Amino acid sequence: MRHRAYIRPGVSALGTMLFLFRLAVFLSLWGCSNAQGQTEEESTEEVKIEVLHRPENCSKTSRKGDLLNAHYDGYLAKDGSKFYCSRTQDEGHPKWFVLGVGHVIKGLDIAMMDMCPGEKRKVIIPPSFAYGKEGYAEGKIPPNATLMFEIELYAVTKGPRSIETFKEIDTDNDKQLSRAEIELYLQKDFEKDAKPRDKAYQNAVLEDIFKKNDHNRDGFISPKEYNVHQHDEL
Ligand SMILES: [Ca+2]
Ligand SMILES: [Ca+2]
Repeated sequence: MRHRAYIRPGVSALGTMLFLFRLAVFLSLWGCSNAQGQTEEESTEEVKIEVLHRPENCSKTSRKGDLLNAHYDGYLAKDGSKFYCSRTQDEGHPKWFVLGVGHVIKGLDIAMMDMCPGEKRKVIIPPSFAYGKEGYAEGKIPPNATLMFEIELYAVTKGPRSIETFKEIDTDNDKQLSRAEIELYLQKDFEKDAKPRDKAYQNAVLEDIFKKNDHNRDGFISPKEYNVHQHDEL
């Protein structure tokens, strides 16, 4: 079984690291399975959210697929010991990740929904939404551990799987993403970075995207296959 870190390694410096991060987000988004492919264990447990501070001006809140920038500290609920602190990693830079797609443990994906920039929360996450029976990191998080996180959210931006991005890729506006459209988008995306990628690499990425996303194998990626927000109108 694949373990998820509290957050996957991300940006620690500009330049190359930023490129690698963007690529990682991009690829993991394209690779992520859609909702129907995930089976969730029944659980009566729930994530408890306490809002510590909510800015008065809170017009834009976080949704699935948004790119978030946040600091958070993790504690074991049973004794309050701290097992993680984003402020002591990567020279203290807040973490970037995409909300609701499994970049972080499920409990954090739930706990950080509808949050606005500047908001602070304290959340309690039961083991079924964290590391479960197995625990994590050689006992650093013991089996069946309930976790507590203190979260401070800095920024909410549209993620790569937003409806806006779908429209941007769909240049002929037929609500289907063709190979040519995605190829063009990839090319533009790679050109933004300092390191150009060769054609073979681009083709490999393209193949991978279709393998993982074109579920009905019709050679196009539909909005549903792209997994855009259900409530967004195309
Ligand atoms: Ca199209
Ligand atoms: Ca398709």
